[in-house]
Amino acid sequence: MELIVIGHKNPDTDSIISPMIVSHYSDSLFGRHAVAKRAGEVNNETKFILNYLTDSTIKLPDLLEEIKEEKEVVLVDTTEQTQLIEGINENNLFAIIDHHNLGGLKSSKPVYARIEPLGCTCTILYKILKEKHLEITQEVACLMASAIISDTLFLNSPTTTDEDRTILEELNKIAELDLEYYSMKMFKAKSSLEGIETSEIIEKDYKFFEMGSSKVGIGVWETVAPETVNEKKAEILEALKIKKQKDGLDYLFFGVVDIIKENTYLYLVGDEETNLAKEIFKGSLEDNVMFAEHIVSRKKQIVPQLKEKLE
Ligand SMILES: [Mn+2]
Repeated sequence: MELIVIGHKNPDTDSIISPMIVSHYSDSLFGRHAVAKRAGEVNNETKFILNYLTDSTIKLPDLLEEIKEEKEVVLVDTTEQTQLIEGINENNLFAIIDHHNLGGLKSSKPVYARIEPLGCTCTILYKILKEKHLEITQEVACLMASAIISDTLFLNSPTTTDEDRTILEELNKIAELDLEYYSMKMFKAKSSLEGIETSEIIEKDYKFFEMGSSKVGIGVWETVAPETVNEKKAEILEALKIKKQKDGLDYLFFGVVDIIKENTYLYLVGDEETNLAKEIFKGSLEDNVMFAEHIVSRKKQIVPQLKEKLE
């Protein structure tokens, strides 16, 4: 039976690169071949990375929107049922490698599972490769370093651990990237609005959660130039209103994350969101946008706080 490796929907760099790495080493990891897949379109940051590593032999995975035939699944970078493509279920789960909270997945058979509270799935993958004495090539090192830089906002996100720091350093001994320069190029690419409609800005890095009985959507846009998004404020609020209604959400949040100054502009589309945000983030509010200081991580600074209130 075919074994696939896949991350979450609206994939970020980690959710594209981790499947590439796992599939590259799958013979050594699982004793069988595994094919990398992606659960959505790649963002401009990931495109930049893959273009930058031009002689890359590890290719961008094909899109997979639904599992129709029998397959087994190595799931990376999430265990949240609401973030999986159609067809991943308790019967076809083969392995999990993740660095998020347990999202309530079940399995009918025993699975390989490696979950650690680190900054990036690729940090865990590095540890696994080391434990198995597998060779890390320059290409692999570049890819994994890129994912760590992306997920930890170049070690600045509060999700960053000492292991992420050490492992990025180890990887860069092989990758030999100018990390300051390279990460800035990555973040500029991530910030680019080229070819992106306003409605897409809120969906590019969007995750859906069930918290208690509430349906909650949280989109973020990480950028080095928040003003380029904030100047579309009216359009964005309008797009949020439409999405909230269309998806039947109880709460919809959208944050423009300033990667450089490490703040978030939190867009609050209705009274429900505004009241919750006032209780939790206590930032200054101006025309439906709250300025939340020192908030940059959905995973650590937004999701748990909302869950605590709503569950
Ligand atoms: Mn990740």
